[in-house]
Amino acid sequence: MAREQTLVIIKPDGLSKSLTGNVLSRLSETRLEIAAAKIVRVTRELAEEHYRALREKPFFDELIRYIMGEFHDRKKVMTLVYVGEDAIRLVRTIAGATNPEQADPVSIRGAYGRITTYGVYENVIHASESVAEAEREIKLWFAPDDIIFDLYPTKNVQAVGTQRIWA
Ligand code: DAT
Ligand code: MG
Repeated sequence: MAREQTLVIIKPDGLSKSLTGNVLSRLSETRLEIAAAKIVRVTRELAEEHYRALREKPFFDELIRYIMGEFHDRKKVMTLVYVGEDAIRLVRTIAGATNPEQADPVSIRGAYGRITTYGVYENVIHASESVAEAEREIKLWFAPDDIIFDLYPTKNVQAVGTQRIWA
């Protein structure tokens, strides 16, 4: 077993149903360490990049609208990086199967997910599937300085243009 990192997203249905605490409690059973966390308003660009492997699927457009929060009153997600031995498998196991109706009822998706009448699996959380996908996703959602460990190589670039700071 190797030390790994994995990306978790608590999706808009999870936030809308006030499940954040429950989900984090379930994930703490893994004994993995949280290395980064933030609340994000998801743009279409970010959503489409995150799910780019699924762009040919018939449910792609609904999936993008779902992760952007267009079906919920909470147009945001919570994104976290978990680090530790066997992190990818441990989180996927507690998350449960993709289809919430087929997921173990004790898993997060089995307990809290649903299939909506518009056909999307509202399955509460995202969890990276592989080491390569975890790297791609963590780099997409987080900047190096958002994460307490140096998970991947970095480089320094000279900042250009203007930057917004506290007034
Ligand atoms: P997972 O999230 O378990 O890695 P995935 O990567 O195949 O599953 O799909 C990403 C998301 O897309 C999934 O969490 C819910 C949605 N989805 C997948 N298959 C679907 C289907 N057949 N119908 C509706 N939504 C689906
Ligand atoms: Mg996936």
